[in-house]
Amino acid sequence: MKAKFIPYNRPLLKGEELLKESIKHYHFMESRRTVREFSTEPVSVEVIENLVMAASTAPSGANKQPWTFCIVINPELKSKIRVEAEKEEYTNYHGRMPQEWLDDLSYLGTDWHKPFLEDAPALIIVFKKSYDLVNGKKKNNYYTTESVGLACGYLLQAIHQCGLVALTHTPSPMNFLIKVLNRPENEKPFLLIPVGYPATDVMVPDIKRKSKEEVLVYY
Ligand code: IYR
Repeated sequence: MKAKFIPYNRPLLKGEELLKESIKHYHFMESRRTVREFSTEPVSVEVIENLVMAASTAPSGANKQPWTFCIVINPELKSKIRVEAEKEEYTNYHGRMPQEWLDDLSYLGTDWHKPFLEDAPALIIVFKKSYDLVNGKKKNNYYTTESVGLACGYLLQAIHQCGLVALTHTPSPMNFLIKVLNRPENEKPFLLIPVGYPATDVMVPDIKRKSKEEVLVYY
């Protein structure tokens, strides 16, 4: 059945005002950086919930919203996740990742140690639902990877907007998260995003984003 349609009312910007807003937003997004060292300073659960609910406004195939956001603040559970993630990462950095991959990463200085999994006050673990389970029956979802990717993008932007920092972490393989968090069979781990304040005097690698010429093509 067709949905009820309602008016869409948002302020329309024009000319100078529109240009100014687009520049302001670009510069704001340009100031976002992935941070790998977190302060242990807590962030309220209410704030984390608002960040997640902002992420959950992302567009999705047939508006199925095929995601679950697990928020982990319990220190024992964070430690458990760190132990499991470091087991996988140790194997990754000691033979599972091919040399080319290790070479591509070496300038970032990452290794198998993942202290941020305990330091960050909250871990948001995003699960992708390739189908829904409604009264035990499978209901299809669509474009789930695109949808959950968009929701994660929204989450990172919301975190940045609030002056907090995040890391898009992919301990791979991530299947241990299904067990640790006791997720149902229709959910697959997608990204693990620690959120919090940056560690005092945190440093980030001096890397540059691609230029207009490299990423933009006119037709
Ligand atoms: N998952 C590993 C390795 C890693 C892979 C990529 I691609 C990165 O951009 C960064 C790290 C880790 O978290 O260390």
